[in-house]
Parts: sequence; structure tokens; C-alpha cells
Amino acid sequence: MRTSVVIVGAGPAGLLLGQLLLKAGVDNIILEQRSAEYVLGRIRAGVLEQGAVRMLEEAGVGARMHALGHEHGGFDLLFDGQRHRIDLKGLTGTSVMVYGQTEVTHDLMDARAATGGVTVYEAEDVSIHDFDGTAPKVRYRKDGQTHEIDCDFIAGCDGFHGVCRKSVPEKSIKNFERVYPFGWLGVLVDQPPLHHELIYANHERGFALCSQRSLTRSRYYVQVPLSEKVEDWSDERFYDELRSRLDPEAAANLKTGPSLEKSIAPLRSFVAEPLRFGRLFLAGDAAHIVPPTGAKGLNLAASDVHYLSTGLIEHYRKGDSRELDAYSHKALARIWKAERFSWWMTSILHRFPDAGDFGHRIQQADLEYLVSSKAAMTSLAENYIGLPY
Ligand code: RFL
Ligand code: PHB
Repeated sequence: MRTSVVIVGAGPAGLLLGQLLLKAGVDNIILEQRSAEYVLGRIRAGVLEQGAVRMLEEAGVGARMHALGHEHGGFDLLFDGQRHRIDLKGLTGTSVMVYGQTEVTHDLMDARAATGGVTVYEAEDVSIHDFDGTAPKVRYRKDGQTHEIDCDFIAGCDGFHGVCRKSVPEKSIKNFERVYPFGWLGVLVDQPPLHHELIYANHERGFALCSQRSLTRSRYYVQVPLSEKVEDWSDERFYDELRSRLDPEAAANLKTGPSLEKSIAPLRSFVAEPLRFGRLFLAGDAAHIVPPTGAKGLNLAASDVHYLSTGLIEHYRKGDSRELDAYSHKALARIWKAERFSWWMTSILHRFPDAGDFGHRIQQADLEYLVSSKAAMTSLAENYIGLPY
């Protein structure tokens, strides 16, 4: 078998890259270790920047997103019992789109099927070879048989635990990492959201986030220590904890119901440098992780794919490799800014076990300054809606 680009991973990064390449006439095969149903069942991000919205439009999957997604022109910050609105639209002229990652994945899978793109689901033991030479190969097993694909390039879109980054010799890659001493316990529930926009809360019991997927489906999170087990959290205990971290009005508006999904996600900041190793490129979570506080994970996958797809398309269309050569540098410049923003949002909104009284006062000062200064709020808004690319 032969194709131009083998894409490892059918998450948003792999599917979006595959679709943009197909549209430009660059053939590709996606190898995914899980089933399509499993991939669609993972509940993750919920907020899209305008850049990601544009990318999805470019990939030909904008219609359902525009019909079902909701534009949000702001969100609330809650601390010291008071809510403060961050007027994204007023401060920057731009809003964000609330549309779940599951829906994005669903739309991209449908578009790929309609264009006849090949995705091999349940591809086992994917391994990548000879990417430091001119003729890379990718092997995998499916239904007990071993297959080999010859290609020009490999795109490692296989997430944080994927095989691509791990296949790079240690001396060629540098990893930067910060692990946070807490996670987010999240619940998805078929009940109307308690507020029409998102609420990010800093409370002495810990961070809380009231998010949503639609007018009838809500997504809520509370900060928990890493030692917590999801089995110990009944729905009732979760809602009681969430209510205790909200202002009286928000707490009174919480509509509860049986959780459709409940899980704990640890928080981590991570960047691998560079993003290119010969004919292997890393994109999305395979290359970097942000804590979800700034809603940047999925959006960074989209901006990586913008730079990478542009480079690959120019290479095939014009024989011009300058954009491809610039990929790692350009993508990393944007990645680090999103890493900084996500780290900062995490640091002002969570309770850190070892912050002490001094750390707590500094956090309070940061929040008070933020909501009293238009310049500070504009900086927050500009980063939240997404830096340009
Ligand atoms: P994904 O979505 O992880 O997709 C990678 C795909 O690669 C497959 N794979 C392999 N396939 C073949 N062979 C192998 N050896 C493979 N190893 C892995 C995987 O099965 C998977 O299908 O990465 P991608 O495409 O880069 O997309 C990134 C986003 O998914 C991610 O940044 C966000 O979802 C991060 N994230 C969140 N971001 C937000 O903005 N808001 C959130 O609320 C939010 N919640 C989350 C999250 C990430 C989580 N993870 C990764 C633990 C919650 C969780 C639990
Ligand atoms: C979500 O809806 O899952 C979500 C929204 C905003 C965030 C993180 C997660 O910052």
C-alpha cells in the first residue's frame, strides 16, 4: 500500500488534517487504534475559537456547527462571592462558539466518509519507521494481519499517549512539563445550563466551572485532589459540592439529573520541541498538553493543523517546502502563548495546596486587578478568543 501522508490518530487533529488534505487533492490514510464509537464517546472540549471555526468551515463541515453551536460574547468570573462578566465581544469584537468536541469529531468523520477518505479503525500495534530517511513506512495489524504503508510523510496526531512522539530518539527531542496537584471532576447532564454563559469560579473549596453543550445539555466541573476516585462521587455529592462553590443565584438555578458521563481528568502543561523529525510531524496533543482552564486544547490542535496542512499542500501543489520547513517554528510560537495563558488561568482560578497565605493574597490581587482594569480584561479576552494565525 502507498499514500502521500499517513496520519496516525483520528482525533480532531488527525481528522481535520485528513479532510483539508483530501480537499486539496493530497491523498492520505488515517490509522486509529480505537473504534469510531469509542472516539465519539470521549467527552472533552466545548469551546471553539474563531480560528477553529474558520478551519472547520474550510474543511467543509461548518453547516451543522453553525446550526447547532451557540456564539458566546462573554463569560463570568466568580470570586469572593461576586460575579464579574468578561465582555469578550465588547473588548475584542469577537465571540467564541460553544460546540462540543464530540460534534466536531462526528462532523469530520461524516465528511471523510462522504469524500471517500480511508480511515482504518482498530488498527493495532501501529509503528512508524525510517522517517529520518526519504522513504518512511508505517506498519499496523488489523484482524490478525500485518499491513505496511509506504508514504512521503507521517503526521503524528495520536494524542499525548500516542506512539509517534515516543518513536523519536531521546536525544532529538526536549520535553517541557508541569504537572498540577489536582484534577477536574466533570459531569455531563441532560438539563438546561444554570446560566446562559460559562461561569469560572474561584472558591475556597476549589475551582468550579459551569459550562454547556446546548440549551438542554450542561457540563460541570469541580477541582478535586488527584487522590479522589470517581466511584466515590455520587451525582448528589457532585451537585452538592458544585452548589457550595457558586453564588446563591447560580446555585439556585442548578438543575440536576442523572449524569451521562462522569470522569476525573488530571491537569498538565506539556510541550515537546521541535515538532518535526525528518519526515515525521507532530500535531495536537501528541506535541503539547494544556490544562483545560483556558479551553485551548482543541483550538491548538486546529492551529497546528492550519500550519501543517498549509505546508503539506504547498509542497505537493507548488513543490515549495518553505512553509513545511517553517511548521515547527511557527506552530511552537503560538503553542507557547496558549501554554502561558492556560497556565495563568489555572493559577488564578484554582486553590493550590502549597500556596500559603501569601500565595492566596497574590491570587486575590490578580483577580481584583483583572476585573478593575480594562487593559487587563482586554488581555484576558484577547487570549481567550484566540491569538491570530
Ligand atoms: P486526541 O483527541 O487525543 O486524539 C488522538 C487520537 O489518536 C489515537 N491514538 C492512536 N491511534 C493509532 N495508534 C496509536 N498508537 C494511537 N495512540 C493514540 C487516539 O485513540 C485518539 O483517537 O488528540 P488531538 O486530535 O490532538 O485533539 C486534541 C484534543 O482532543 C484535546 O486537546 C482536548 O480534548 C483537550 N481536553 C480538553 N480541551 C479543552 O479545550 N476543554 C476540555 O474540557 C478538555 N477536556 C481534554 C479534556 C483532554 C482529555 N484527555 C486527553 C485526557 C478532557 C480529557 C479527559
Ligand atoms: C467544557 O465545556 O468542557 C469546557 C469549557 C471551557 C473550558 C474547559 C472545558 O475552559
